Amino acid sequence: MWEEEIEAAASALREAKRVVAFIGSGFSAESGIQTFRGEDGHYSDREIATLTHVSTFESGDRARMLGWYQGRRDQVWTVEPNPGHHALARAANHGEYLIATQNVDGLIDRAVDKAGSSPEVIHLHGSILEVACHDCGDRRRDDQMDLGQQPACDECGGRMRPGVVWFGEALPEGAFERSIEFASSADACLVIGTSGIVYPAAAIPEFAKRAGATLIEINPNRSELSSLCDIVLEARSGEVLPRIVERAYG
Ligand code: BV8
Ligand code: ZN
Repeated sequence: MWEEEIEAAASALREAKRVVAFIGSGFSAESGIQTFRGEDGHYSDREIATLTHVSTFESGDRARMLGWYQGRRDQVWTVEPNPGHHALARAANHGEYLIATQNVDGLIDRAVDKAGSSPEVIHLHGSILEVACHDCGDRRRDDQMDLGQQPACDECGGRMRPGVVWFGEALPEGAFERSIEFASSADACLVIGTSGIVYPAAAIPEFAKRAGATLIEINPNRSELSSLCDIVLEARSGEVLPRIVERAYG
């Protein structure tokens, strides 16, 4: 299955000098991490959708929001990168790769460490492995803090939160700009496991397209970006990305 698409995707990667990989929550689905949209996504519970908006933290049910995030933090230490993460990390040994991930789970970073490759990884929506103070901005990686207890900041007594970007908040300084700068001179763009709905992140593949890159999507479902892509594999990334990378680089 997908023989033709795998061959086409592999030769596009093989010929590419610079590859941008735009990643969404579906890339971590096979590690057991829930996606946001789609039938079994977080947002199938409408109430959860409010828990990723900064207004809920500032003037809504903060306890519920922090409890939900702590539950996701607790889970992320217990899961592993899947074959898709490892394949992308290995691929980055064969060219200049920038991985622009919307995911906050740290799984691609673990796979890259294991592969010993050195892609540039841009965390467009931050990281739940980090905690930050909403009031003074103090931020650090912390796997002990229980956000469900609504801890106060050691520095200023302010409100601690997960180190992620919520709706209504700006992306980390320079993250989007660096991603589109690289995408604007990429030869290939992987679009993996994203519904392509959230902006400005979802604009990144458009910059690669404009630069003449070959766009390769891996997603079992159609997304908002499918029509932009040259090669569309309606498949799970953990299943087909290893085959593409193997075919491309041996
Ligand atoms: C900003 C927090 C400005 C982190 C998240 C109207 C029009 C356009 C835009 C807007 C608008 N109104 C408001 C906006 C802006 C808004 C936005 O885009 N809204 C959308 C929804 C309309 N964006 C923002 O607010 C952003 N900030 O614009 O700032 C600004 C500037 C200055 C000062 C102040 C403000 C901030 C966006 C950040 C949102 N943060 N979450 C967290 O908790 O994780 S959103 C959430 O959606 C996650 O971050 C997630 O990463 C992101 C995108 O979702 P996907 O990754 O695509 O995941 P999804 O579940 O949707 O899809 C999964 C896909 O995987 C599916 O297609 C599925 O088929 C596929 N799949 C499943 N299994 C597999 C698979 N694929 C492959 N293999 C598998 N096995
Ligand atoms: Zn503080």
